[in-house]
Amino acid sequence: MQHRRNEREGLEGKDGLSLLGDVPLVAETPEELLDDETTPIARFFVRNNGLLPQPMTDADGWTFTVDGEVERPLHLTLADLKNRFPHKTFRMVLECGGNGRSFFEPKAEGNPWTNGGVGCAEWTGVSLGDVLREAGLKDSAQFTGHFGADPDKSGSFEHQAMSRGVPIAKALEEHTLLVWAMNGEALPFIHGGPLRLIVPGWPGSLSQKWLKRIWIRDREHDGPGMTGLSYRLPVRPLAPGADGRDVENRILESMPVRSIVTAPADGTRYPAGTRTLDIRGAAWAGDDAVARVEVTLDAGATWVEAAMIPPRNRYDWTRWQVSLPLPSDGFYEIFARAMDSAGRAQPFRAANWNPNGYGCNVMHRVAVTVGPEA
Ligand SMILES: Nc1nc2c(c(=O)[nH]1)N[C@H]1C(S)=C(S)[C@@H](COP(=O)(O)O)O[C@H]1N2
Ligand SMILES: [Mo]
Repeated sequence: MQHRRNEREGLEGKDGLSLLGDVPLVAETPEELLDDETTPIARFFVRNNGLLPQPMTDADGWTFTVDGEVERPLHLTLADLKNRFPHKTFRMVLECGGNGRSFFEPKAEGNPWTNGGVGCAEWTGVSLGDVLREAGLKDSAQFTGHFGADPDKSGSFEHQAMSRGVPIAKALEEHTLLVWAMNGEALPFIHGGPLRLIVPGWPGSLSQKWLKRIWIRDREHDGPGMTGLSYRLPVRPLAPGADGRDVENRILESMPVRSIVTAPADGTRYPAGTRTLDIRGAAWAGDDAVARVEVTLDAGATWVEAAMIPPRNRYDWTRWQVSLPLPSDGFYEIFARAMDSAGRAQPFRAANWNPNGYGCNVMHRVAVTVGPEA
């Protein structure tokens, strides 16, 4: 069964992902398969909004354009990018804007991600800012617009499946990269190879795959994914289930703080007499740093702080671990909550219901049993 899943077009070489959708292809990673410091390509989630583009054999010949509000429009090959700009490698989280959506009550529109629309890989490329400085930004430059080579859901190449953009300041951050390698390998086709953007900390939809063009604009970009309710959150809290179409909203930028328990797996059974529970996980906080991670076995009555491994660079995730004594055999629920540097922690229950289900960062729950079932 598992095997058949992985043979679907685009999921060759993937190991243990759960399929959320076939066309377009969407697959998330069960939390317990995110236990590596660096997420292996085989376990990295996949999210497409349209169909796959034509595969490209001559990667270095891939062309890409920067135009719009620039002094010197650029038409570059991947080889030019590699030869003309300093190379950067950072380990950074990529997370879908809808990660956690399935925990909203009532259900929100869109793919029912649990916590697995996320991974943390080593991305190699050049800073987009270095390329934009070569093009020379005009004073009128306000926003980017991103374009890929993939056709939309109907197979049409006329319309972008997704075309989002960021304010120029985000585009100029050193960590916003044009990427051709992932975990030291040529960027896999399914992850946007030969060339993609990585805009860390913000919704994954900004990290355009099969990147063909960056249009520098004098206003907010208005491609698919920028208008209507797409990637927007209501300014004032909505009653769960309310029609959010006509309320004031703002674009979701930095992703909220989140942690996952990557070991043990939900449903693990330990031998009777086990008196220590070793728990590991990962935490990240969009543009922010993770300030602390705490774990509870009693639904929040008492919390124990986890030890954190410092991130390698900005936008890397923070691995954490803690060993908790167990008073007896029995049934335990583990909840982990991370807090960001501004003091915002994860809630038990989502308070920010919105029709398209963005930004749900409720705590991950993992239940385990020690000894025979009670
Ligand atoms: N060209 C293109 N880029 C895209 C998308 C897409 O549909 N087409 N989907 C975006 C979304 S919504 C996400 S979450 C990430 C997922 O990247 P991955 O498939 O490499 O995990 O790619 C983004 N880049
Ligand atoms: Mo996404």
